[in-house]
Amino acid sequence: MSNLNLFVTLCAAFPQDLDSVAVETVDASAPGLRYSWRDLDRATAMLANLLDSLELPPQSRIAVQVEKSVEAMVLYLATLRAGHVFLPLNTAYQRAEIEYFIGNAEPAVVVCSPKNFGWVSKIAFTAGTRHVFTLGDDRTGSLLERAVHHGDRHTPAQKGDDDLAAILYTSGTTGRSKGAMLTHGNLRSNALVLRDYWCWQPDDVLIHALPIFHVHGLFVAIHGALINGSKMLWLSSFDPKAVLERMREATVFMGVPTLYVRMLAEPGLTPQQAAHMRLFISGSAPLLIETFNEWKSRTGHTILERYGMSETIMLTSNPCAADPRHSGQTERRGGTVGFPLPGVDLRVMDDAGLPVPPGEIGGIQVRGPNVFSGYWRMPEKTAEEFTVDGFFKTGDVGRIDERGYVTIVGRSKDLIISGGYNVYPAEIEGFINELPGVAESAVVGVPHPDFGEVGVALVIAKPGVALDESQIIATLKAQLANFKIPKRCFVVRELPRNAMGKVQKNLLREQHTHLFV
Ligand code: MCA
Ligand code: AMP
Repeated sequence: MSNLNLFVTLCAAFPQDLDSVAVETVDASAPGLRYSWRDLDRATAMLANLLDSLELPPQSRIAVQVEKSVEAMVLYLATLRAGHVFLPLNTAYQRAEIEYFIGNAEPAVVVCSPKNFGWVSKIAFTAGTRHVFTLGDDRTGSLLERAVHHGDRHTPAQKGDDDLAAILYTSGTTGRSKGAMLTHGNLRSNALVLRDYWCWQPDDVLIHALPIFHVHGLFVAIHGALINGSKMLWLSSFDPKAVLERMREATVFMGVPTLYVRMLAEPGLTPQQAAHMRLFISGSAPLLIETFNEWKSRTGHTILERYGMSETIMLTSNPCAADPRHSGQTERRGGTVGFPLPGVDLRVMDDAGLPVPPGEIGGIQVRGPNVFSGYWRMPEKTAEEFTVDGFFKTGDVGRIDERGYVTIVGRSKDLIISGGYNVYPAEIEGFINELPGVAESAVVGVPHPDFGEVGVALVIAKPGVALDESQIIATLKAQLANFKIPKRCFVVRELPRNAMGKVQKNLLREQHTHLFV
């Protein structure tokens, strides 16, 4: 029986010369470190052997909240290799958020930054986790100290397509976050499709500047490079100047729109600087047509915009080359997210569950080998999000034009996308409503020049209470990831409501639409 472990597929794509460079770090304050393909193989083997030695139950969750580093990527690959389930957590998450994720996922192993060991280990041990390791972004911590005592050869765990590989938590429009369960088959099929659709070349070099705790940086970028045996230039955090400098030796860049906006602010962005590049890819949030056009005129390159979700990985993409399924069209159309990827069934439906005519707007539903197997321990929620014929309801609203291009025009889910991160107003409102003196609140997204969209909170005080904006923000900062904090908070006497008494968020958005732009 062939082994369908994703690690095996990735490993099979390593180049013949295992001593060539697989990853080179780009750090303004230190000389770059180089990791060969052999290093990746040996380091993942040592970590996988360490995980094996813990004699964990099959499909154990390995929850990881650490700063971005090559070793953190190696830990992800080692988790696949050992056959466990990777659970990445945004480093911005605070105590209450981590407590929920660990309580819900019941990981067998938790890996955290050395500086957070005190509070994270307390949460983990209380939740029944037996093993807590640390991993710093400078190759320090107990994880690597333990791993060096293990052998550097390891036979990858036998896996099938339906076996779980990762759980990604996505916030919910109501209630708490849901863990999207992705299988080896989901991840492999999507990586293979993207390798072909984005025309990866033998000599491609990827600039990796995204965080590695979400789909974009962890799966799309890392799998993309590894499954093509391509070198990565690895930035621990996004730095527009460093990206520009390295464009002369790279060919592919992936970013959320905020990264493109920030690079456009650099005078050094010129056609000459970008001449060596082959492909600029954008996603995770809508790319403004102004950004798309300005990038073209400043660099000569047309950004390729694509669309995806944690539950589905990538769904659609503008073409990289002629797409034979769409009369050989090659145009990357600004404002659209392109065509459904090969293997992805995508349809646009009305509220009654019927397909809308071409060009008309409706809810986007998808089906395919990339679509997740459900929400962790939430069978009812999972059932609600799928149609009887097996399509996943994305919550995005869009249309397909006569040429086959998909455009996202909005969302039926109450969601703010800020700098590529998702913020669910219901979650923030829940926290604000718990604050002393607060009667009610509403959080809405408004346009922002840097982050695309940011949250603004409108808060009603209980009778006789004087609330203070800065105090509310400061209290939230101690409880929630920083990107979720509303950028402004207004104390108001009332909120606009419709006849049913529901808060009219569209009116609030209109009222505050020019707060930042
Ligand atoms: C940082 N801040 C933010 C955000 N990031 N505020 C709103 N939205 C954000 N995204 C705030 C912090 O709270 C802080 O505020 C101040 O900015 C500085 O924080 P810092 O961490 O230094 O910011 P930064 O380093 O400049 O980060 C901005 C960033 C980052 C580089 C744009 O947010 C980022 O890497 N975004 C990419 C997200 C991503 O990878 N998304 C993919 C999801 P204060 O000073 O007040 O505390 S995957 C996905 O969506 C799907 C599947 C898909 O299709 O890909
Ligand atoms: P996440 O929950 O982090 O997986 O975010 C998924 C959501 O990001 C999707 O449902 C879309 O609303 C949004 N998204 C991703 N890519 C794009 C894009 N290119 N344009 C508009 N929205 C996008």
